[in-house]
Amino acid sequence: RELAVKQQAFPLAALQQMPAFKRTCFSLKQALLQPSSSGIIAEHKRKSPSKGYFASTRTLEQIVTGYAQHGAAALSILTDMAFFGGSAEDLMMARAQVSIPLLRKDFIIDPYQVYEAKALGADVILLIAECLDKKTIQSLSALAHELGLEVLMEVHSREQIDKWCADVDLIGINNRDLRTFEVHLNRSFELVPCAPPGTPVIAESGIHDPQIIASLRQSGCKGFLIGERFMHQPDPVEAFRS
Ligand code: IGP
Repeated sequence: RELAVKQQAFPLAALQQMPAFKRTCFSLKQALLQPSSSGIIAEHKRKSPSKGYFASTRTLEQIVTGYAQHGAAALSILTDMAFFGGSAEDLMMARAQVSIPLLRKDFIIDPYQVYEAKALGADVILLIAECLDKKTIQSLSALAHELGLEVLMEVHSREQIDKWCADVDLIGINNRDLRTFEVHLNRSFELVPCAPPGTPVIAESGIHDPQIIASLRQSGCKGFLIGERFMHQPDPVEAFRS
């Protein structure tokens, strides 16, 4: 929390003056419920704690434009600097390029970051159940809705689904254990039946092959969050297309 407060680049009033603060957000939930949706949420990240820097030869602008042109349902933009090399500018640049839902991917723990997400042009915020208690999830989600943002709550266990509240729009099942970085795709298959009805589920992490997407879809997942599979190729857009 202290970290979040220290990182405040602008006073709240300045955030509220930023052009994106007044825009009407795109709905990720609606996008994923379209029968024609690819369901793919393509992620932009510059590095990861387990893999280090990705050696992409493309700029963020080229990557996000390419993903959108080739059918991504939405994009996930890492803004965390310490672990993923992202920044507020990354989200703003992505917003300037595409007209599909954008998820602000970060460790959100403080209301300031929710205001900031809106001001930078996000449509959806990520709340990680492992990092937050139920009351905080409730209050951050309520604030997100007040600002017109949607909420994706990320879980890694059955118990964490109990932190769901009415303002949570989407459930993300992270196949990667944030403590050990181990990936078990089974996590999505196991937990998708436990999601509250009416809350679309997104399978996250370790998705490397189209057949897995087909079986995840069959088991009820509506979205597929994919980062590494594309970002670790020299041309992430080419990787996305194939
Ligand atoms: C993407 P992958 O294995 O395709 O690169 O995973 C995404 O799920 C992952 O980056 C992620 C993440 C997170 C990153 C899932 N939850 C929380 C940071 C914080």
